[in-house]
Amino acid sequence: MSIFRVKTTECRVGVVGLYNAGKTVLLTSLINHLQDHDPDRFRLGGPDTRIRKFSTLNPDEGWDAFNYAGCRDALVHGGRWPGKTRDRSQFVCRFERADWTFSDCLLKVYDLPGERIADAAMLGRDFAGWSEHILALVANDSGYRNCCRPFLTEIANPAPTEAGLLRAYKLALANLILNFKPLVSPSTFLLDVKGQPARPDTPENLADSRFLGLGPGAEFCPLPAGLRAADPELVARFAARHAEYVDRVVRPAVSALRSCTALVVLIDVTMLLAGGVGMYDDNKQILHDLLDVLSPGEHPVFGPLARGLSKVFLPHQLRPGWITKLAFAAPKMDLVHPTDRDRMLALTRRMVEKYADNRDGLRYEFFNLASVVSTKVLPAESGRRYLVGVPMRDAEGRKLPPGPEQRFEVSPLPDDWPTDWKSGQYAFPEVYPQMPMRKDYPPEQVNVDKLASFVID
Ligand SMILES: Nc1nc2c(ncn2[C@@H]2O[C@H](COP(=O)(O)OP(=O)(O)OP(=O)(O)O)[C@@H](O)[C@H]2O)c(=O)[nH]1
Ligand SMILES: [Mg+2]
Repeated sequence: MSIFRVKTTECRVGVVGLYNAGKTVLLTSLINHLQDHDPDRFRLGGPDTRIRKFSTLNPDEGWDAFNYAGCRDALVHGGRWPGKTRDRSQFVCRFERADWTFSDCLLKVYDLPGERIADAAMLGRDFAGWSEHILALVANDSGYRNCCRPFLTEIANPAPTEAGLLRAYKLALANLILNFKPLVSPSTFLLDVKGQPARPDTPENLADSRFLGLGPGAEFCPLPAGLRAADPELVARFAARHAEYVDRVVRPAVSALRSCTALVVLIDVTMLLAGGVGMYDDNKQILHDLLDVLSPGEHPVFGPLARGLSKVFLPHQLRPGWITKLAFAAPKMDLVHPTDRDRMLALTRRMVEKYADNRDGLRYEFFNLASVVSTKVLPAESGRRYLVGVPMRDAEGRKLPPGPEQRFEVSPLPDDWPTDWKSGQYAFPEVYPQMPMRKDYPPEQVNVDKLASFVID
């Protein structure tokens, strides 16, 4: 640190969003741009801001290091996107910004598997509270009721067994997965504690091969009030397993996010349009539950004054942290035709603005971004939108090896979310990444720098 930089500003940034939303790719692009900073290609704050003395530090105790080198290497040498995230991880770095005279920056970013945020509603609720929450969601939504029919039948049974209940709830969760409904909790049914994801299969096979909770002998499912009153022993077993699950799986991730100074919420508009109205509704519910638990906004007791004072007087390890900035970002903008990119932003805003607006002491902004631009644009032809890229799948959805660039069509974006739409009605085909081979040459990005300028300040 230079002698003038008498303090350290610590920025803790959590990135959340459904599975496959683009969190890991965003972090990889962001780290690459900070480490090999070129102000002409990545504008952090003002146009002349340079980053100096970038160094990577060890993650905090209890955290695995975010595998930046592996993710970048997969993009460059493998020509593939990084693999899905199997466990939570943290990346820590320190650098100086030319526009910060007296302070250097300690940046900590957090990456989580998207599946885990479906469990956020467990925190702050005991087993009975969580059961009520899940069962109310099922009761009030016909999409859920249809998927959960095996479970609803089982809980209507006067004397159900533990095995029967667990199996019926597994069938219900399998139906949710197969209907693109991501509110699957306990999320270990979708991504187990060892990081193994569920593979596409029949509901019966998924129910046979997957577990609820920490694993065999530690499974639980929600129970309605009547069954809770009728079988206190079963409740005691499930409540103990639920509590252990919360301690081991849910609390560590959510506590880290809670201590962040800024949260990036990725809303993959392309995936929600392609997935259908059920996926939109679930994403909204999951975000609602998560943001309720994280409770972003100015701290009711300490407030902005204490926060300012703590920045001046306390070493960074002792400063209180809470989320005061929320960035809602629509990723994969390069899969949307430029004609529609403003609509992408407007759809993001319409989905979540009310939530952010209802909270005091919160700064929030909306972004549309591309972390690794992997397409080229062709002019729209009689209302049809074409891009050029290396397609990852054929017309039947089968994976293709990397090949030559091709023209492909993407759906136009609506001005507002439709009131109903089916999965497959919109299509934004996946493409292989376009990543420069040179290690110190970060990928082409759009608005990742604007997002970074907002969350790192
Ligand atoms: N074209 C394009 N595709 C992207 C971009 N970012 C992500 N993707 C696509 O989205 C997929 C998922 O990205 P990830 O970053 O792994 O998603 P994630 O949110 O980390 O997902 P989980 O680890 O499952 O929670 C990638 O495999 C790409 O197909 C982008 O900037 N441009
Ligand atoms: Mg990931």
